[in-house]
Amino acid sequence: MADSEKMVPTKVLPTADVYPKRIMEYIEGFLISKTLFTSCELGVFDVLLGSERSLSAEEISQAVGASLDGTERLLAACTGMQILNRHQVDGKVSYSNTEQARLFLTRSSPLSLYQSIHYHSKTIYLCWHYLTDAVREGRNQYEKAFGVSSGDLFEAIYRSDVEMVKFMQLMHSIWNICGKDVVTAFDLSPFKVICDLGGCSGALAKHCTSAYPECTVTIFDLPKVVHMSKKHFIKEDDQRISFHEGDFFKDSLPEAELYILARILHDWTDERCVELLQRIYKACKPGGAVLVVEALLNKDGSGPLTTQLYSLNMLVQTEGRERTDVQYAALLTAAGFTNIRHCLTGKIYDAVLGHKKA
Ligand code: SAM
Ligand code: ASE
Repeated sequence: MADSEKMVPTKVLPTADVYPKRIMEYIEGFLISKTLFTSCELGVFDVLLGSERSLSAEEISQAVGASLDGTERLLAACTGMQILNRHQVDGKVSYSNTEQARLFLTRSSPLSLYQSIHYHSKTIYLCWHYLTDAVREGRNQYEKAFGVSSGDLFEAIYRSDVEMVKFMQLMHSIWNICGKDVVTAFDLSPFKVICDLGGCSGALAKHCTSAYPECTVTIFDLPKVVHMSKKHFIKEDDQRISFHEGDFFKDSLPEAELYILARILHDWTDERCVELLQRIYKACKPGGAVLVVEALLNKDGSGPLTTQLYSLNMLVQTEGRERTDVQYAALLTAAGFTNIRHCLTGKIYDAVLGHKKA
């Protein structure tokens, strides 16, 4: 009998009904996240992208500067997770990127989620260490996780220049995969003068100018963020995009026909949201509108799971929460907006549009 035949199991146990498959998956969920984070951080997918052929574990371990044994186990797990392909020719094993890995996990891809993965690994994962405290206390955990005061939310998030750029890269990267969907969820072509409040890196501003050839967009954000955006994200050559430095809770807002609030309201309490929306209503041209871009919870809060988890993340990281379309409509109504509609995009972020009477 050949050796390989001896290894064939003679008896396969039927899966017992009592095996708690889902709970086992949940217990181990973070092992999957960490395997992905580490593979990205070591540059496994970038090394494979740079090679014309599939590579052995030894070649990959040398290229990323890691132990052979550790790399072999990491690559095996990546094949189990179906983000790497495993090839075997004449007993020699090699690995290559799957299409998904090439598109989303390599640093240089236009659809890269590398920066999002990096922030999840280096910041969100550490904050979530204190999830139990966050739930008990009902507040964010910057003091415990990073030793910074959480008195001013964005001073905590932007606790150093490096952290500011990392947060901006996180914000930027998701719009690679769903920016177009949120700016085209409604026909925004009637609005020529657009102001993106808390516009950050300018990723959504770019999607607006691409989708609507007649509009101009002002990116409104804190002075330091505007500085970083000019330095790292927006090249000066775009005639239709401009910047405005300010504090949207304190300073006067530029007049516009449409205000975009993407992932702003979920950072703040209902009271602060209404305060901000009232300021927008006052500055808005009659006949203008506000576009709220957020991940919407189902009306009864029953899902989607990702949004429910994001709401926990807002507890750990901000002063806000994720909300339902009805809850956003209530905030918009309290500030004076009417004719409020929402659109689910089928991806993570959705859109809510409210109008100011002409
Ligand atoms: N809209 C962007 C997006 O969806 O990718 C960024 C969302 S980020 C969660 C919140 C943004 O609001 C950051 O760019 C932050 O700098 C900005 N921001 C926070 N407080 C602000 C304030 N008081 N005035 C102006 N911008 C503020
Ligand atoms: C914020 C958005 C995010 C503030 C902090 C944040 C995100 C992560 N940290 O406005 C993006 C959404 N992702 C999650 C996991 O919530």
